[in-house]
Amino acid sequence: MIKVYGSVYSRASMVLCVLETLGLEYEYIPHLPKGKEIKQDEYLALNPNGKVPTLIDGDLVLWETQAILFYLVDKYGSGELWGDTPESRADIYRWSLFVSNQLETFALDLFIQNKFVPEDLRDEAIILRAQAEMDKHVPVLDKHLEGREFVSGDARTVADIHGATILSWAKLVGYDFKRFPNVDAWIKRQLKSEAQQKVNLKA
Ligand SMILES: N[C@@H](CCC(=O)N[C@@H](CS)C(=O)NCC(=O)O)C(=O)O
Repeated sequence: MIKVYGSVYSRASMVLCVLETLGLEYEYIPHLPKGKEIKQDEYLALNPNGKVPTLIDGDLVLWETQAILFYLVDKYGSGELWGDTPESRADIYRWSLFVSNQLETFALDLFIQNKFVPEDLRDEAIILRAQAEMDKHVPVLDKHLEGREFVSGDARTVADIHGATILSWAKLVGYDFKRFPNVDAWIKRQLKSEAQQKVNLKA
Protein backbone atom coordinates (compact mmCIF):
# COMPACT_ATOMS: atom_id res chain seq x y z
CA MET A 1 0.00 0.00 0.00
CA ILE A 2 1.12 3.58 -0.62
CA LYS A 3 2.73 5.16 2.44
CA VAL A 4 3.05 8.88 3.11
CA TYR A 5 5.41 10.26 5.71
CA GLY A 6 4.60 13.80 6.73
CA SER A 7 2.12 15.94 8.52
CA VAL A 8 -1.16 17.59 7.70
CA TYR A 9 0.66 20.76 8.81
CA SER A 10 3.26 20.43 6.08
CA ARG A 11 3.58 20.08 2.33
CA ALA A 12 2.41 16.50 2.84
CA SER A 13 -1.13 17.90 3.02
CA MET A 14 -1.02 18.36 -0.77
CA VAL A 15 -0.04 14.72 -1.24
CA LEU A 16 -2.83 13.60 1.08
CA CYS A 17 -5.28 15.82 -0.78
CA VAL A 18 -4.37 14.24 -4.12
CA LEU A 19 -4.67 10.73 -2.63
CA GLU A 20 -8.09 11.59 -1.18
CA THR A 21 -9.27 13.14 -4.45
CA LEU A 22 -8.25 10.03 -6.38
CA GLY A 23 -9.85 7.79 -3.75
CA LEU A 24 -6.66 5.78 -3.27
CA GLU A 25 -5.91 3.67 -0.23
CA TYR A 26 -2.84 4.76 1.66
CA GLU A 27 -1.17 4.70 5.01
CA TYR A 28 -0.48 8.08 6.58
CA ILE A 29 2.56 8.00 8.85
CA PRO A 30 2.57 11.24 10.85
CA HIS A 31 6.03 12.83 10.97
CA LEU A 32 6.12 16.47 12.03
CA PRO A 33 8.48 18.93 10.27
CA LYS A 34 9.85 19.84 13.69
CA GLY A 35 9.96 16.25 14.91
CA LYS A 36 13.16 14.36 15.72
CA GLU A 37 12.29 11.29 13.68
CA ILE A 38 12.87 12.99 10.29
CA LYS A 39 16.50 13.64 11.29
CA GLN A 40 17.15 10.03 12.32
CA ASP A 41 18.95 7.44 10.23
CA GLU A 42 15.90 5.32 9.52
CA TYR A 43 14.08 8.25 7.91
CA LEU A 44 17.20 9.76 6.34
CA ALA A 45 17.67 6.48 4.47
CA LEU A 46 14.37 7.28 2.73
CA ASN A 47 14.83 11.02 2.38
CA PRO A 48 18.42 12.25 2.85
CA ASN A 49 17.15 15.84 3.15
CA GLY A 50 15.48 15.06 6.46
CA LYS A 51 12.29 16.76 5.30
CA VAL A 52 8.71 15.73 4.63
CA PRO A 53 6.89 14.53 2.63
CA THR A 54 8.21 11.18 1.45
CA LEU A 55 6.09 8.71 -0.49
CA ILE A 56 6.63 4.98 -0.74
CA ASP A 57 4.83 3.02 -3.42
CA GLY A 58 6.14 -0.51 -3.82
CA ASP A 59 9.85 -0.21 -4.59
CA LEU A 60 9.60 3.50 -5.30
CA VAL A 61 10.78 5.90 -2.61
CA LEU A 62 10.06 9.46 -3.69
CA TRP A 63 10.63 12.87 -2.13
CA GLU A 64 10.02 16.44 -3.39
CA THR A 65 6.36 17.36 -3.17
CA GLN A 66 5.79 18.22 -6.80
CA ALA A 67 7.51 15.04 -8.01
CA ILE A 68 5.20 13.05 -5.72
CA LEU A 69 2.11 14.92 -6.89
CA PHE A 70 2.92 14.51 -10.58
CA TYR A 71 3.78 10.83 -10.06
CA LEU A 72 0.47 10.11 -8.33
CA VAL A 73 -1.75 11.75 -10.93
CA ASP A 74 0.28 10.29 -13.80
CA LYS A 75 0.14 6.77 -12.41
CA TYR A 76 -3.29 6.67 -10.77
CA GLY A 77 -5.28 9.65 -12.05
CA SER A 78 -6.77 8.00 -15.18
CA GLY A 79 -7.07 11.56 -16.43
CA GLU A 80 -8.37 12.98 -13.16
CA LEU A 81 -6.34 15.95 -11.83
CA TRP A 82 -4.07 15.56 -14.87
CA GLY A 83 -3.89 16.36 -18.57
CA ASP A 84 -4.31 13.88 -21.40
CA THR A 85 -2.09 15.65 -23.95
CA PRO A 86 1.49 16.95 -23.81
CA GLU A 87 0.06 20.47 -24.16
CA SER A 88 -2.38 20.16 -21.28
CA ARG A 89 0.29 18.60 -19.06
CA ALA A 90 2.71 21.38 -20.00
CA ASP A 91 0.12 23.92 -18.88
CA ILE A 92 -0.30 22.12 -15.55
CA TYR A 93 3.48 22.07 -15.08
CA ARG A 94 3.65 25.75 -16.04
CA TRP A 95 1.20 26.95 -13.37
CA SER A 96 2.47 24.62 -10.69
CA LEU A 97 6.10 25.58 -11.34
CA PHE A 98 5.14 29.25 -11.54
CA VAL A 99 3.82 29.02 -7.99
CA SER A 100 6.81 27.05 -6.68
CA ASN A 101 9.41 29.21 -8.45
CA GLN A 102 7.91 32.69 -8.09
CA LEU A 103 5.77 32.52 -4.98
CA GLU A 104 6.47 29.59 -2.66
CA THR A 105 9.52 31.05 -0.89
CA PHE A 106 7.71 34.32 -0.24
CA ALA A 107 4.42 32.78 0.90
CA LEU A 108 6.47 30.64 3.28
CA ASP A 109 8.55 33.59 4.52
CA LEU A 110 5.34 35.45 5.40
CA PHE A 111 3.94 32.37 7.12
CA ILE A 112 7.07 31.67 9.17
CA GLN A 113 7.74 35.28 10.14
CA ASN A 114 4.17 35.92 11.23
CA LYS A 115 3.35 32.54 12.75
CA PHE A 116 6.57 31.37 14.39
CA VAL A 117 8.80 34.40 14.99
CA PRO A 118 7.93 36.52 18.04
CA GLU A 119 6.79 40.00 17.00
CA ASP A 120 9.87 41.79 18.38
CA LEU A 121 12.22 39.42 16.52
CA ARG A 122 10.54 39.53 13.10
CA ASP A 123 12.79 40.43 10.19
CA GLU A 124 11.16 43.43 8.53
CA ALA A 125 13.41 43.12 5.46
CA ILE A 126 12.27 39.53 4.84
CA ILE A 127 8.62 40.52 5.29
CA LEU A 128 8.85 43.54 2.98
CA ARG A 129 10.69 41.59 0.27
CA ALA A 130 8.16 38.74 0.51
CA GLN A 131 5.23 41.14 0.25
CA ALA A 132 6.81 42.91 -2.72
CA GLU A 133 7.44 39.64 -4.57
CA MET A 134 3.92 38.43 -3.87
CA ASP A 135 2.52 41.78 -5.03
CA LYS A 136 4.53 41.44 -8.24
CA HIS A 137 3.54 37.88 -9.18
CA VAL A 138 0.08 37.25 -7.70
CA PRO A 139 -1.55 39.71 -10.18
CA VAL A 140 -0.37 37.48 -13.07
CA LEU A 141 -2.32 34.61 -11.55
CA ASP A 142 -5.28 36.85 -10.72
CA LYS A 143 -5.59 38.00 -14.32
CA HIS A 144 -5.28 34.43 -15.57
CA LEU A 145 -8.00 33.22 -13.17
CA GLU A 146 -10.51 35.87 -14.33
CA GLY A 147 -13.61 33.91 -15.42
CA ARG A 148 -11.94 30.58 -14.64
CA GLU A 149 -12.65 28.11 -11.87
CA PHE A 150 -9.42 26.18 -12.36
CA VAL A 151 -5.91 27.33 -13.13
CA SER A 152 -5.45 24.92 -16.02
CA GLY A 153 -8.17 23.66 -18.33
CA ASP A 154 -11.77 23.26 -17.27
CA ALA A 155 -11.47 20.76 -14.45
CA ARG A 156 -9.55 20.60 -11.17
CA THR A 157 -5.96 19.51 -11.62
CA VAL A 158 -2.99 18.90 -9.40
CA ALA A 159 -1.93 22.49 -10.17
CA ASP A 160 -5.00 23.78 -8.30
CA ILE A 161 -4.29 21.65 -5.23
CA HIS A 162 -0.60 22.53 -5.21
CA GLY A 163 -0.81 26.24 -6.07
CA ALA A 164 -3.77 27.20 -3.94
CA THR A 165 -2.41 25.31 -0.93
CA ILE A 166 0.90 27.14 -1.12
CA LEU A 167 -0.77 30.52 -1.40
CA SER A 168 -3.05 29.65 1.50
CA TRP A 169 0.02 29.87 3.79
CA ALA A 170 0.21 33.61 3.08
CA LYS A 171 -3.55 33.95 3.42
CA LEU A 172 -3.48 32.29 6.86
CA VAL A 173 -1.21 35.05 8.16
CA GLY A 174 -3.16 37.91 6.68
CA TYR A 175 -1.56 38.67 3.30
CA ASP A 176 -4.22 40.80 1.65
CA PHE A 177 -5.66 38.65 -1.14
CA LYS A 178 -8.79 40.84 -1.32
CA ARG A 179 -6.81 42.91 -3.83
CA PHE A 180 -6.71 39.77 -5.99
CA PRO A 181 -10.29 38.45 -5.81
CA ASN A 182 -9.89 35.68 -8.38
CA VAL A 183 -6.94 34.21 -6.50
CA ASP A 184 -8.73 34.71 -3.20
CA ALA A 185 -11.77 32.77 -4.42
CA TRP A 186 -9.52 30.06 -5.92
CA ILE A 187 -7.75 29.50 -2.59
CA LYS A 188 -11.09 29.38 -0.77
CA ARG A 189 -12.41 26.76 -3.20
CA GLN A 190 -9.37 24.58 -2.56
CA LEU A 191 -9.60 24.93 1.23
CA LYS A 192 -13.30 24.00 1.11
CA SER A 193 -12.91 21.03 -1.23
CA GLU A 194 -14.20 17.68 0.00
CA ALA A 195 -10.75 16.08 -0.26
CA GLN A 196 -9.15 18.89 1.75
CA GLN A 197 -11.83 18.51 4.44
CA LYS A 198 -10.94 14.82 4.74
CA VAL A 199 -7.25 15.72 5.06
CA ASN A 200 -8.06 18.25 7.78
CA LEU A 201 -9.73 15.53 9.83
CA LYS A 202 -6.32 13.83 10.17
CA ALA A 203 -4.93 16.81 12.08
N1 LIG B 1 11.17 21.19 -1.62
C1 LIG B 1 10.81 20.24 -0.59
C2 LIG B 1 10.70 21.00 0.72
C3 LIG B 1 10.39 20.06 1.87
C4 LIG B 1 10.27 20.83 3.17
O1 LIG B 1 10.90 21.88 3.36
N2 LIG B 1 9.46 20.28 4.07
C5 LIG B 1 9.31 20.89 5.38
C6 LIG B 1 7.88 20.73 5.86
S1 LIG B 1 6.70 21.48 4.78
C7 LIG B 1 10.21 20.16 6.37
O2 LIG B 1 10.24 18.96 6.39
N3 LIG B 1 10.94 20.91 7.19
C8 LIG B 1 11.79 20.35 8.19
C9 LIG B 1 13.20 20.86 8.10
O3 LIG B 1 13.50 21.63 7.16
O4 LIG B 1 13.98 20.52 8.98
C10 LIG B 1 9.49 19.56 -0.96
O5 LIG B 1 8.65 20.23 -1.60
O6 LIG B 1 9.30 18.40 -0.64
